[in-house]
Amino acid sequence: MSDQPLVTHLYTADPSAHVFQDRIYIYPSHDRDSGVPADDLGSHYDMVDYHVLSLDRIGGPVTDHGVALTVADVPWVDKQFWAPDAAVKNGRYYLFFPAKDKTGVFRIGVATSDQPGGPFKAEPEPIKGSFSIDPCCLANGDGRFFLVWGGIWGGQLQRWRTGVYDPNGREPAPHEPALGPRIAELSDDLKSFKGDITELQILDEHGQPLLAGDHDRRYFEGPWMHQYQGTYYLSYSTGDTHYLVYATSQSPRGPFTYRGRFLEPVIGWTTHHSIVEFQGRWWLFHHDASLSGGQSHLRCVKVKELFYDAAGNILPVK
Ligand code: FUB
Repeated sequence: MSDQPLVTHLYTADPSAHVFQDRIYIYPSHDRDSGVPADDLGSHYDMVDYHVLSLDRIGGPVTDHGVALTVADVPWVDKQFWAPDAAVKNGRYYLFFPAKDKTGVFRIGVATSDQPGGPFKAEPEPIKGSFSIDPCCLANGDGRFFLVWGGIWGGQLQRWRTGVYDPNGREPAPHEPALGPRIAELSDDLKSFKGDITELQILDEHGQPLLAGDHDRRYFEGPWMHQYQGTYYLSYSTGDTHYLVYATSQSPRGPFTYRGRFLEPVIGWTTHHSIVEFQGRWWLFHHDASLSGGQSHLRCVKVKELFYDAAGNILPVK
């Protein structure tokens, strides 16, 4: 399989892939160089719009559906359109997207369209009670939809430890349980949370929570949840150690048990992915920064086949 970027006319990242209308639709970030200097909070990831990509077969031509949503279209947004995701319900398409509001706090918004490729129209306010970044929408197959999200450092999850925004909030100490992504069921119109927001626990092989000091395994950002043979898989980036890893559970609300690593560090600082089944085969969509010669904020989306063994372990991707 080729290791080429899916498209080269745009810098793209954070691909969330879904099968809609028998095509693969990819909802990526659209990277650009705005000149904002790099820092540990990711200020240089300064994106202002989204484009949706689609293809009808892996390796086939990729359609760019044009601008799907811009920062200027969304009254509550100040900047930084980060990693989005999408869902379909009753023929309506939903785009979930994180961005900083006018006070510099990351929130998650929702926009809708009657086409999977957009354009999308955003709700005037972010999802009530939302915070942090990297929404992933799980269609549970029983009519329920869940949003999973969160990211530490620039994603601000450490500022929400008490449930209230604290600009000085820090990560737990290395010997304390790591922060986990959050999950909430979505309301029937997919525009608000129904019930409580809970934190997903990720446990080690002894049933103990992964610790904040365990940078090779602890949750950092970029959650993706999918089901395979009746088991829920939560996969994510370990951030500063640059791995893609996964954990499994019998419930979307966890607890999850850490299972292993399936992608080694790629070119560039961030690593982010999605996993989708298409025509009986499984595919990993992810990004690296090879297209820009390694500039971490100018990335490109790629796709690779993903395999499980008989026990449901995800095999390391070459
Ligand atoms: O693209 C901006 C941020 O970089 C995403 O939200 C993170 O997951 C990381 O890929």
